[in-house]
Amino acid sequence: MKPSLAARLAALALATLATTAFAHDYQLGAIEIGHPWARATVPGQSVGGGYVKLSNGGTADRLVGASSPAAVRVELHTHEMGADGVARMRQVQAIDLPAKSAVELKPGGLHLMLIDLKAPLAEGARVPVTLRFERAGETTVELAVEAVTPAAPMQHQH
Ligand SMILES: [Cu+2]
Repeated sequence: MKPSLAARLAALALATLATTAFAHDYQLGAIEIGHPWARATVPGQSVGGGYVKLSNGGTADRLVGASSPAAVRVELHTHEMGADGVARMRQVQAIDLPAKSAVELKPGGLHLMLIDLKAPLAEGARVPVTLRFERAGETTVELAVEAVTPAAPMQHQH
């Protein structure tokens, strides 16, 4: 028996969904919010990192805040090398998005820090996060939770 057209269309739609789940993008005014994701956490872990690529096709803007129902609060963080040669996270008040530029929030660099998680971030889950920009306003995106992978090796000064 030949699969019906409806069945084939359904299969196609599923394939499209799978692709979309892997790389999903959002648009807010001139800002493209590319593939927001978070690293899965283990039970007992109280914080989680969120990452996204922000491409600004318009005039200069700034990411000034974020929030999520999955965490008590969300901070903007950067990694910095301390005088002792140990990399540490530091909270920043805003992340600059110069005109016509892209800024990537990624492990080992700028990131969203979900603080006091209400539940572990499970692989495959989607976690809503609202991003607030100074000019563009705010929008809610979903972080795709991906498997725990070893962190990028930290650079140490000797
Ligand atoms: Cu952090």
